Amino acid sequence: MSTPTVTAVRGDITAQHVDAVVNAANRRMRGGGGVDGAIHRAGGPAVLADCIVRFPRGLATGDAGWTTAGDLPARWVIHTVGPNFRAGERDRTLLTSCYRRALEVADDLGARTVAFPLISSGIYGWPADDAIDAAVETLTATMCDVEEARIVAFDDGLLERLEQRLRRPPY
Ligand code: AR6
Repeated sequence: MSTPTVTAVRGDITAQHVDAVVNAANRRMRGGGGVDGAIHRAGGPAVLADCIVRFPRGLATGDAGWTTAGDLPARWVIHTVGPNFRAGERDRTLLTSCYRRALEVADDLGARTVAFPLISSGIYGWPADDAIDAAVETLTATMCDVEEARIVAFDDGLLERLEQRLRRPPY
């Protein structure tokens, strides 16, 4: 066990060739927009079918769980529910918990490479710079068997900010 190497790339989370991709889901766990919509579209109906079986009552904010990745290049989807800043959920420990719990689930699965979106920073409205700090702080400090934690930025501006943050230790 050690801490993962944290990398940043620009791209689409659904195109990552990794053991597991992380979904920025919601508590209902029945799909949605943003990353969630993209994962369900690209993964196909097997992802929703598995969500219904594994999460009959949904998932709590800050928690994580897994399903098949269906037609995605990854083997598993690790779903986590970030806090909805826009709706007043502003407890930062809920956001860091998403990253920590996702790594724990990855360990349970034996996943060594895991791709993360920047959880809560889209539809849920968490300010991007603090969302980057929370991701980098938590991923660089959590002991686990994951070797690479890859943060996937959807646009060049976000990638630039992530790369700057990763060049600025201590994390
Ligand atoms: N690949 C990588 N990053 C992406 C992609 C993609 N395909 N699509 C969006 N992003 P969001 P949240 C970026 O909104 O804020 C859903 O409806 C996006 O630019 O997907 O946690 C769920 O069902 C942003 O930086 O997740 C929930 O209801 C980041 O990924 C709610 O949205 C996260 O944006 C969750 O909102």
